[in-house]
Order: sequence, then structure tokens, then C-alpha cells
Amino acid sequence: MKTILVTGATAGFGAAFARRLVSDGHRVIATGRRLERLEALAAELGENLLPLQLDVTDKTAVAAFPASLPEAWRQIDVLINNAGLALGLSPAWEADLSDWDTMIATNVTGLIHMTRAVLPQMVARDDGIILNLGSVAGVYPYPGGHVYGGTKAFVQQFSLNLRADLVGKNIRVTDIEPGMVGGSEFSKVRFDGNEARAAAVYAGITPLSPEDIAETASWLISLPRHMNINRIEMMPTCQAAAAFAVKRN
Ligand code: NDP
Ligand code: 8X3
Repeated sequence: MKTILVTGATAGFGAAFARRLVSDGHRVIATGRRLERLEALAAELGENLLPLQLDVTDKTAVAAFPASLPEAWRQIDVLINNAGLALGLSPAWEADLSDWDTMIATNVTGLIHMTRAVLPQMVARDDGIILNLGSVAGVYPYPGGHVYGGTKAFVQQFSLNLRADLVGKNIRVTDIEPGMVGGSEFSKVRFDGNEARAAAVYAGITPLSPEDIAETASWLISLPRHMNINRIEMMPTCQAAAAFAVKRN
């Protein structure tokens, strides 16, 4: 049984990680800003889920978080840096600067502070797993992806660079890089609560599901200690990387 800290467990992938990993026999510390959602998960999943409110952009709270855990939960075996968001899809020259700041504060600064808070105890034990949620948006550009894609490119390179520091240690780091995943609040958040616009993103296709991403995390966590998967890029079969933009006269 591992103790697994999941950020952003109030919806989407994070809630799917909690359900799958508790059913795999692990214990999950489920965090996010909407405490009532975490408490509902605890009511559903029982004593192996610990619901705790945490905003990853609150640097002080993140730094204090590991030591503030109940003693029996203080050894974090797996950190899943999942909390993240895309805001808007306007071209760069029209994008809202505060949206850009929020994406960087959450997807980049939140993720690195969370990692820095948990990593020392993993190094001291020479054991641990960090799963970061990157995206195909960090590899392939698309119109309106600007800062969101930039944050996910950061997550990929940060993940690879962590392994450079950790070489020789039994601490694994994987960047999980999904393409289109439905069944989460991702597009609703991106389009500022516009449900119709969010639904249109997945109209007529079968995207990946949060459960598919949880299946991947479950597999990664089950691997032998000596085996590090650096990156996993995954897409639904309805999606492929095939776009070069060409503007003709
Ligand atoms: P959701 O919007 O469904 O979930 C995002 C989660 O992040 C929520 O639980 C939200 O909780 C949490 N979150 C947002 N801001 C903060 C914050 N400041 N502090 C703590 N938690 C926060 O999206 P997904 O499940 O789809 O996305 C999960 C991750 O996967 C993200 O990093 C996303 O970029 C990435 N991803 C998503 C893809 C997709 O197509 N869906 C594809 C590739 C990657 P709360 O608001 O309660 O705090
Ligand atoms: C989410 C996938 O293609 O909307 O990271 O950027 S995409």
C-alpha cells in the first residue's frame, strides 16, 4: 500500500486517480480548492482517502503541507502533480494577461513548489514516484495554445531535468502527456463556464477519458523500482499530430 498525494482531485483526472488508486489498494491524500468535492470523495471511498483543502498557488500552504499531515500520512510515496488549467483560446495578442499569470502560477509555480515540498523526504528514503501532468500541448503548438502549451513544455523539461538530478536514486519521474480527454471540467474551465462551447470540443469523437489516464497512473505506480518511464504521450485514435499551418495568398 502506497500513500499517494494527488493535487486537483476535486474533478476530472484527479478524482479518477483517487478512485482508481484507492481501488488498487493505496491510500490517497486528495487535495484541491473545493473541499466539499473532496469530502464527497471521502464519503464514497472511505478511510483510505484523506480530503484536505490545498491551493497549489498558495506557496506558504504548499511548503507547510507535508509537515501538517497527520503523522500516519506523512510519508508520501507518490506525488501526482495534476492540478492545472487552460484559460482561453484567443490569439496571443488578445489574450487576458491575468489568465496567463494564473496558468503560470498553477501549472508551473504550483507544480514546482509542490515538488520541492515533497522531494526531500523521497530523497532521504531513496524511494518515491512523481507523476506530472504535462500535455501534447507542450509538444505540438496550436492556435491559442501559447501560454498553456508553454507551461506544459516547462512541465516536460522540468520532469526530465528532475531525473538528471535523481540519476542513481530510486525516485521515478514521469511526464504524462495526454491529448484530448473528455469527461473532465478542462474545457468548461478553458471557456469560462460555457458548457455549450466545452461540449462542442468533444462532439462527434471518442476522446480519452479520465479513467484512461488513471489506468496509466496505476500502471506506472505498479512498475519495478528500477524502471523509469520518462514520458508518455497518448492520444485518442480520433486525434493525430498532423498539422503545419500554411497561410496562402
Ligand atoms: P479539470 O478542470 O477537470 O480538473 C482540474 C483540477 O485542478 C481540479 O480538481 C481543480 O480543483 C484543480 N485546480 C485548479 N487550480 C488549482 C489550484 N490553484 N490549486 C489546487 N487545485 C487546482 O481538468 P482535467 O482533469 O482535465 O486536467 C487535469 C490536468 O491534466 C491538468 O493539469 C490539465 O492541464 C492536464 N491535461 C488535461 C487534458 C484534457 O484534455 N482534459 C489533456 C492533457 C493534460 P479546484 O478548482 O477545486 O481547486
Ligand atoms: C489538454 C489537451 O489539446 O486541449 O492539455 O491542449 S489540449
